[in-house]
Amino acid sequence: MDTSVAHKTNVPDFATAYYLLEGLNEIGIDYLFCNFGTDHAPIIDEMAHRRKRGEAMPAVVRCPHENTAAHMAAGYALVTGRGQGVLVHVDVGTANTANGMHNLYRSRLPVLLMAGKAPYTVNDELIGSRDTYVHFIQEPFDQASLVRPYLKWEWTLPSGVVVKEALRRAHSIMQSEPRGPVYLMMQRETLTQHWNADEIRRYPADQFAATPGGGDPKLVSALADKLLTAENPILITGYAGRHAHASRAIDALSQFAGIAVYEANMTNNISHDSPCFVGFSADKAVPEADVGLLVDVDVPWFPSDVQPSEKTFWAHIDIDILKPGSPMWTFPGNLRMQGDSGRILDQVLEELKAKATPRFKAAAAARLTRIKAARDQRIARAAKLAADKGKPGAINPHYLMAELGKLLDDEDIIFNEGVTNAGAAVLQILRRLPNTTVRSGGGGLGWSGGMALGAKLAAPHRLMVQISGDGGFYFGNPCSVFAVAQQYKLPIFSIVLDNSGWNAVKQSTLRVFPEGEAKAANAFEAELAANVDFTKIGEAFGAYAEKLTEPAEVPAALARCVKQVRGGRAALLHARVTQM
Ligand SMILES: Cc1ncc(C[n+]2csc(CCOP(=O)(O)OP(=O)(O)O)c2C)c(N)n1
Ligand SMILES: [Mg+2]
Repeated sequence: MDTSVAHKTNVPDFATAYYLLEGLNEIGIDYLFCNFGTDHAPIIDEMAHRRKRGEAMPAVVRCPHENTAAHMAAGYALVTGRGQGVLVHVDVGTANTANGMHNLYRSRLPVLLMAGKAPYTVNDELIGSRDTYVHFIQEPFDQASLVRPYLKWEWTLPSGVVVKEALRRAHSIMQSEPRGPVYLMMQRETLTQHWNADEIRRYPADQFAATPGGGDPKLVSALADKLLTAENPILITGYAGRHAHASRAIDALSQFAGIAVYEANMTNNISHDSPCFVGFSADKAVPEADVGLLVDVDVPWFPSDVQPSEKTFWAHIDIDILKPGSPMWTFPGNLRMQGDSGRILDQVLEELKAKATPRFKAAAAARLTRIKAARDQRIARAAKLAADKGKPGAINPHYLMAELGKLLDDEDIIFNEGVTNAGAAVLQILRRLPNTTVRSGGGGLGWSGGMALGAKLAAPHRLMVQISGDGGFYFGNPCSVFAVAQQYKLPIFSIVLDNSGWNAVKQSTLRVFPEGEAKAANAFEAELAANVDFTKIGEAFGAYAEKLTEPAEVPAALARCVKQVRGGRAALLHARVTQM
């Protein structure tokens, strides 16, 4: 057999990069958040090719820094539930996304991270061979190791013939619960390989979706039995609010069974309208509870502060029951159910309704009255905290947040990266709708600007508010954030709570060494540059910006900024708050 005979066909043939763009479209990727380099020449050329032919492909958002790109994908996924593409430059661009991948992984948000790899041919053997200095020094032995702790899947595309299969596989994994980042690497020689259109198979969406299940009926029944006789049941959640139906299910079950509901170290809020929602720390309630429900939660309490009673019966219901990404995780669960928490709680409620006795109903109603009283007390405490407006140059964040809350619609989203002032924002701005106050499930500072931009892209009619500490603001590469806001007409509202440095660092030193040398010397290594004016950063990119120092000016300054943003221009409010 003569193997040198070319494949004869009338079918058109295209480069792998051409199919890559088509395949991205087929898996529902609307946007590619990009920071380009030499590795992307084949993709850039095929983008122009597809555009010339009038063929669909994801829209490109060019981000000056990868941190913006990664977190824009996070914000978009938060609002739509759909992971998007982030395309970055070989090892160096990947390294710049590591903070973002940490945040996405810990927030269970899907993203398809893609990067080139240095070309593997050196002597011009193939189209795309090495042709510049960086191709010789940008190939580490293990490129994926830069982000591997935060990945659910990774692969280097071995050949263009499987490009759509690889994309479908990446998509199935990033979208399956618990969701998270996947990483695809590609070499230029692979991206320039040509294939006939009929050699590239399609992998339709309806054959590859995985849906999380409900609870095992036996366990559901056992939990209902426990709730039937509970005298002091509590429920603690951290991220159930990412699904509206889970928030509704928590409300319905807690009202029926008289369960006090807490949000601890929240990532996605549940509805705070529920009469059973009592607050943001369950520390006092935990030792006294006889039945406790942990629902979609990472850190329900800090064991250094709170010890649960050994007599408590704990039920743990979570989409991520084992926390396999955490070497240590030992919160109690006498009964554990992995799955869709909304569905499982609906099952528990149904079972409980079938079993409910008049005695249970009377006891639940009595608890509800007590829970409502605790809720009212908490709201009164928050109002008292906000009543103090602070001093010139030291505005009370509670007051500032309470005033901000008055200007927001239910659907607007707060990206709360206030660090030591994050508590003021959650306490003062109760949200009627779930998933409208968001924090990163991770600890990598610098996420709120990018996430606000990505969310704005997904929901242009909603106001996106970024609340950041002054330290966090630097981490977020604000030049890159405001550049994207300007270039892509994505007006967000950024509030910087400036307390002159890293209060969290200072407080942590004081917690470990309450009477240590650092305290004695008042030297906490936490102060940042004094007398800065962040407004200039916003102004450089056409944003409306104000520096706010007077408590009396708070309502008017906030109103001016919100008006600008609702009118289509990004706004930056640099607020000098209570000093650390
Ligand atoms: C990328 C990254 N680097 C360092 C840290 C450690 N860190 C945690 S909080 C904090 C200070 C943040 O300062 P700021 O945003 O001003 O908030 P404040 O503590 O003053 O409330 C730092 C440096 C981190 N979380 N993430
Ligand atoms: Mg600070």
